[in-house]
Amino acid sequence: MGAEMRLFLHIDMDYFYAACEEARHPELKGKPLAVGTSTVENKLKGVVQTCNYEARKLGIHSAMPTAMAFKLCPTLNYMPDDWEHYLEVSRRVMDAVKAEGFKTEVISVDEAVMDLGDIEYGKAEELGRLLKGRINTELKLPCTIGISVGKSYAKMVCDISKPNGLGVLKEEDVKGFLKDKEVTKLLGIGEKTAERLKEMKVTTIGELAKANPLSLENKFGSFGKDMYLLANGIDNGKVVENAETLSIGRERTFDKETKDMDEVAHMLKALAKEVMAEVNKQGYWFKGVSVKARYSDFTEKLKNRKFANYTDSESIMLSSGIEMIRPLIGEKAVRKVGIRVYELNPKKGQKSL
Ligand code: DCP
Ligand code: MG
Ligand code: MG
Repeated sequence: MGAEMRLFLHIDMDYFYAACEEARHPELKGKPLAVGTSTVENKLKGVVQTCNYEARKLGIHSAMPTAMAFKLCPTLNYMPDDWEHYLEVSRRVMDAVKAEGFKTEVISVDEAVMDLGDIEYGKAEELGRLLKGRINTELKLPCTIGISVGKSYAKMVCDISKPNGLGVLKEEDVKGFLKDKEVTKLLGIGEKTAERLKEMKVTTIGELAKANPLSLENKFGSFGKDMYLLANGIDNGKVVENAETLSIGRERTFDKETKDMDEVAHMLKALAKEVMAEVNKQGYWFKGVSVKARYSDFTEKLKNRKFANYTDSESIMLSSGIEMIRPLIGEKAVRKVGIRVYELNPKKGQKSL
């Protein structure tokens, strides 16, 4: 591996929304399942957001009208979209990814990439296997990981390793891997660009790699140069940490389950202090606070609130946390509570807000 070579690890959750449903309704596993935009009563009205691989075998896919999906599989299990839950699961996935301690960019609700630096292939693969295992045991979710010498190659190898896979694409294999693929498989090249490349008799990435770089630059500007380099195995994409999708939270299990609000408030106070210490250490303002209660039957309730302005006040965090959690306490015994701030904004380099 060259001196300046870095490895990137891309992770994408498998059939994410539907996998979140399988995780909390294990009885749905192994049977075709779709998550869609409409209620159960109106399930023929909306579209499929995603479906598990049992349903995909029958031809069902994201963005397909639900009515069509039921035509393909009359016994299809259907769950309505519960994005608040998926967002919370997503946060836990991203926390697990970030806990590895590398620079991480969250790309979407179920996707992230991290910059592993000049680590060896074997080490990177081991890290991928451990992360996969942890997400699988702790969150009951399958995922796929791709590792390669560039940000977009890592994503591409992740895509072809689905589902439940771990793919490594080494530097010496990148060009061969890219060669016969259509240009649209390259990050950033959509149908329109593909049409314009066709005018230059370029349809595969291999052909793009051999095209004249100057003509590409004339036609597409600096993007022309980037795509030429990408096609030639040079990926200069950087991992950009995104503060706004970051969140900082702490949660803790009680020694003994409780229905007592005073005890909960006491715990929340300690957790808020820890969260604030971390927020200060990292130097953020925050705009949102969320709380969570997990009950003895392992169900959970969440509440969140967004303020009009950024703040760095521990007492605001705590008072809104207590206010939000109060109605969640009393009926069922609570095992665990948590508090989290989100919509973070770095203080560094900012004078006022
Ligand atoms: N999603 C959606 N509508 C779409 C596509 C996706 O609502 N047209 C949502 C549901 C998906 C989630 O985004 O679960 C993540 O999208 P992915 O493209 O990563 O697809 P999946 O995770 O569902 O499946 P895969 O295993 O192919 O990654
Ligand atoms: Mg996915
Ligand atoms: Mg995705």
